[in-house]
Amino acid sequence: MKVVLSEEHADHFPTHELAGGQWIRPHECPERWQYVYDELSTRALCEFIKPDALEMKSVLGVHSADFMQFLETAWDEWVAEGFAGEAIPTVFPARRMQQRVPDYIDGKLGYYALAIETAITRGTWNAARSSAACAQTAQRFISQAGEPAAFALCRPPGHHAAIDLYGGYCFLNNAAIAAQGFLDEGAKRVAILDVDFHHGNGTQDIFYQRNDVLFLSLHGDPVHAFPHFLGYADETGHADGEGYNVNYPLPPGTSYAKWKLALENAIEKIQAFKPDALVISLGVDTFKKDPISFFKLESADFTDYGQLLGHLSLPTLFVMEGGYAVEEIGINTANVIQGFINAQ
Ligand code: Q9C
Ligand code: ZN
Repeated sequence: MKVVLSEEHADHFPTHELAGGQWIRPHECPERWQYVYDELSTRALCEFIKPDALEMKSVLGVHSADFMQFLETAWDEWVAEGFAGEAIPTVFPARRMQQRVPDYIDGKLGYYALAIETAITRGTWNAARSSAACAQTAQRFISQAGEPAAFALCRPPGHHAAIDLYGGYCFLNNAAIAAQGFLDEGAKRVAILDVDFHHGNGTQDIFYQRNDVLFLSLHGDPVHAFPHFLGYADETGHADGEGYNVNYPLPPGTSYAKWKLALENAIEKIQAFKPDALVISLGVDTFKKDPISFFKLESADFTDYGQLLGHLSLPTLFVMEGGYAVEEIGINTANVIQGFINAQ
């Protein structure tokens, strides 16, 4: 399988995340990429390719132009104020306050952020663009070169990034950009299946009113899990998009057996939709040893569900999302790819 990856992911390496009232080194760290690359190399399953330059058309099909402008200049505006640390918001447009973009960078950060664990640094915008470029190049291997499947080793991840919001370690929604790319290049329908532990609130937000993209997400119930304010089962889409958004919130301690029942239900819905392409938001933070999650998948379970995905026999793009049990992230990710290949 073709794997698209960029060394420029390493330009984003924030050193501060506020968690449990303490400053920690972010869970979303450059070693995650290295472990996945190393494991895929070891197994000789893949051919590695660098991305082409990011073309903005499909990006602007899913994100607002003002949000792109903000991400491009945020670090420079922060530095221009003389701030010494990483750019982290402190104030938000909460209930009954104005939803207007302020001029001052502190206010802009709060306007465009959905959470504060995600610091912006000097290399963040470059890394975010390289990550989206990986998804876009991998998408084109499928839609233009006729590859049956591809894997975008994206870092930073993307599925929390909404039309005009960053956070949850995400800046550009790589999976959404790829789905839009399939549509821009002739696909009529695309399904996005999000198997990351966290709800893909950004992807849901982007496609909520559209019927050309079916979005399905299996995730920790937002009552207990980040992002807390989206991901309930009664969010089914709006206007043209009614019926094209499917959430499977699952409780703490969810086993693979229970998780697989939700996956099988999602797979039936994908088959009924008859998509021209399938995008998998592949987070492996469903693993039992993940430090910030509460599902109980074992490493072998990733191979098992990779096989189920392979049996769909759809053009399939895997896009890397989360996974924070760093030493096992490569094994679990490669297991999904191996299971998928085995089923072909
Ligand atoms: N105290 C992805 O997996 N922090 N993002 C949770 C825990 C945010 C995860 C707070 C987790 C974001 C792509
Ligand atoms: Zn996650």
